[in-house]
Amino acid sequence: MHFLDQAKIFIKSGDGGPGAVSFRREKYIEYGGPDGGNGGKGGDVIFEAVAGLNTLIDFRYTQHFKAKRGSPGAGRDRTGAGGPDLVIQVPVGTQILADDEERSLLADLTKAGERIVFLRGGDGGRGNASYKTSTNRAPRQHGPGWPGEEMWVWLRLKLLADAGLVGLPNAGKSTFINAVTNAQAKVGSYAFTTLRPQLGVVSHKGQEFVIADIPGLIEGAAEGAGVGDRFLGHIERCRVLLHLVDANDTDVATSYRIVRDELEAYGADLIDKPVIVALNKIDTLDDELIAALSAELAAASGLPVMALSGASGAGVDAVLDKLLEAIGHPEPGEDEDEEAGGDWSPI
Ligand SMILES: Nc1nc2c(ncn2[C@@H]2O[C@H](COP(=O)(O)OP(=O)(O)OP(=O)(O)O)[C@@H](O)[C@H]2O)c(=O)[nH]1
Ligand SMILES: [Mg+2]
Repeated sequence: MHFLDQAKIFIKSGDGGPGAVSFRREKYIEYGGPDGGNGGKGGDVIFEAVAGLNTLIDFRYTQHFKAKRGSPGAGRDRTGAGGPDLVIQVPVGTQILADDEERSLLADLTKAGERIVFLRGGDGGRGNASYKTSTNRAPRQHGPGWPGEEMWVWLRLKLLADAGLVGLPNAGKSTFINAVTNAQAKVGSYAFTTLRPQLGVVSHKGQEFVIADIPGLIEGAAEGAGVGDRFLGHIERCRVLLHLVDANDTDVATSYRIVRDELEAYGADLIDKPVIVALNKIDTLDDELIAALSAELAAASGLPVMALSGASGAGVDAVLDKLLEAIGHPEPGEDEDEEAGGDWSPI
């Protein structure tokens, strides 16, 4: 499903630094004993879940993560410095999976601030001082340092859409999501260009939210007409719907009502969700017609109507403002999933 964001990355913890071979050399002290210090420990690879990240998109560009090695030990019993840990920040809800057939779950980061030491850095090698015994007082032995661990893993994040796009086929839903997100939805001048839901992340005024583009609804979708209405499950958890109506439709009020009827027939309280009604494709109209059609839609919906064009960009920012306002922003740590009580997953 397109509701999954995932990325494959290579991680490696730091090798331990080698132990030192050294002998004490001081004036008046002959045969100073061994004083080679141990090597430092290599850096760990740590995953940290942070609030405010929404996707794994950054991992498509950076795929290799290696922690630094420990420093070598030194004379006068000095232990080498440890390699700094490498902290990889991921969105809350990220799962770490093995790169094998089963994709077995290795770790699950569910809370902001949660940290997992995933790969431990190698221990430092022993310096020659630590090999001294009663029978071997001048050992030249030393440890090379233990290697770090390395592996490929999959990061996987289940995305939940904050906003859902609804409308008849050809209303311009995919064109809109392409205009405002990183999604590359297929656009076509025929009905049902979109057959599967797709998500995109909107970045607007320093905030991010996830929007879902779904197939168009037609009359009778609840009974299976068109591609049916199963995919509406993907927007059950959205906080707001954006209902796009094509200004070129014969009767915008009817277009509006057909979709509302299908939302109602589907159930799951979709009909009661906050909705922003918008007249789309206004680049094809003059101001007078925009005003007239907006008034018709407002009368049909009983709601204020916004006007936009996904193609030209007119009115798009204002619609994003409204969506952001409707979505609001949960306090950090607020767990919507628990609140909703269900374990419905879009996957
Ligand atoms: N003039 C104009 N044309 C648009 C606009 N938005 C979309 N279109 C055109 O309308 C047609 C349908 O656009 P899509 O974005 O595929 O519509 P959709 O709602 O995703 O359609 P389905 O996936 O079939 O439900 C395409 O030919 C687009 O080029 C717009 O703002 N202005
Ligand atoms: Mg589409």
